[in-house]
Amino acid sequence: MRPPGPFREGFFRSPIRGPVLTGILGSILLVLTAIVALTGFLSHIAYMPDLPGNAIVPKDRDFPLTFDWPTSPSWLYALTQGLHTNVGLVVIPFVLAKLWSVFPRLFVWPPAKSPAQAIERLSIALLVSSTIFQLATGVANAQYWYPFKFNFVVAHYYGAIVFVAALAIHVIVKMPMVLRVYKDREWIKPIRQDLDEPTISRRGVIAFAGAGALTLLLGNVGQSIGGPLRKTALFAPRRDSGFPVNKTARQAGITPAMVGDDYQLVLRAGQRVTSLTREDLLALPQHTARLPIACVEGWSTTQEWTGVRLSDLRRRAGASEDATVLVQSLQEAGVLRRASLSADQLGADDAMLALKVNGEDLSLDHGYPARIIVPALPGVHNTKWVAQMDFNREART
Ligand SMILES: Nc1nc2c(c(=O)[nH]1)N[C@H]1C(S)=C(S)[C@@H](COP(=O)(O)O)O[C@H]1N2
Ligand SMILES: [Mo]
Repeated sequence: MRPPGPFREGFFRSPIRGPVLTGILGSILLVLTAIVALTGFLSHIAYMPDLPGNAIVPKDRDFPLTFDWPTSPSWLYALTQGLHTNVGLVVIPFVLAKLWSVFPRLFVWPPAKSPAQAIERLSIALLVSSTIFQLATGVANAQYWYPFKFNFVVAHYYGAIVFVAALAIHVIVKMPMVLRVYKDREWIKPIRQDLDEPTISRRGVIAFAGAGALTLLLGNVGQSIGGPLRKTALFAPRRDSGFPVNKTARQAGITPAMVGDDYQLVLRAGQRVTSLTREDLLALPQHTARLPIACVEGWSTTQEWTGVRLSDLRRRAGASEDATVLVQSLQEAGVLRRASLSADQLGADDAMLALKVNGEDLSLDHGYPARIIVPALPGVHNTKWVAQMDFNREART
């Protein structure tokens, strides 16, 4: 017995639904989601999860492919993460259009004619739910809105694995159908003529989704490029700030007393401990470079930083050139209070412990007395309010 309502044949009447529209939207989405997935996994790799304190998910379950994230060009992470977040937004209207195009399939009766078809439909359920989950959590994170209780990065990472697996099955199953659409050049043929005029053409649906995508892109891309264009990013939180603060000193529990005259940077290498006041740091050779901070949320800002090269600090600490370093912040709680850097990142010419920005002392919110700035490093590892640096040769886990 066929249930009533949408389960009845002929309930959905739009003549433009069908393999042509769905196939074209699917091909557009395949290219876009491939960029988003690739840059997402690159972001995971850029965190260098095999260094102490950097792992996002338990080590034995980590992404199997990894390599040392380069330090040049300095805008590399701004580019990959800018692509991830902006193309991720562009995907949304096309996903909605595609869901609309296949919506009647939700009500096919019987739900599955064979066990194989049941598995295929289950993979689509996973694909749709992981797509919605990834887009929703990604947008919420970029808007600093955390209505969910789980850890965003961990959930978004596992969601990506489900998405890629479900997408692979979907592409294999549907590819013959999509290829047929292109081979028969069906998209240039008119919609069945025996039907009433549709209210919108297939091209109209795609153009409508495209216009939505363009709107989202224009409302966001300015914050990825940074500089004066940041103001144009209408959908970006805090777009009025030319040099945004991710977390203020107050939010991180940093008080002026903690960074006053008693402040000392502690360097450790084996048994050797070196303490440096901010005065001592300023007396060391200073280096200046224009480098971006590129945040996982997709914004970036390029400033002129001045401070002590990390390679000079490594030498002063008495650590060898193959040492990695665990940087710890004065901040007492929170997942961002410590992060490790690789030997290459420590050795990069422009990598520094910044004391000044644009010729002036760092503000408390930007990490006074001293913060890490390394070219092409994800923003989250540019630790602010640095208290301690542990150089360790056997640090790789
Ligand atoms: N100690 C500490 N360092 C930190 C953070 C933090 O919350 N605590 N936030 C990080 C993140 S996510 C980013 S994007 C940059 C932002 O730097 P800014 O606030 O100076 O723009 O600082 C990083 N360093
Ligand atoms: Mo960030």
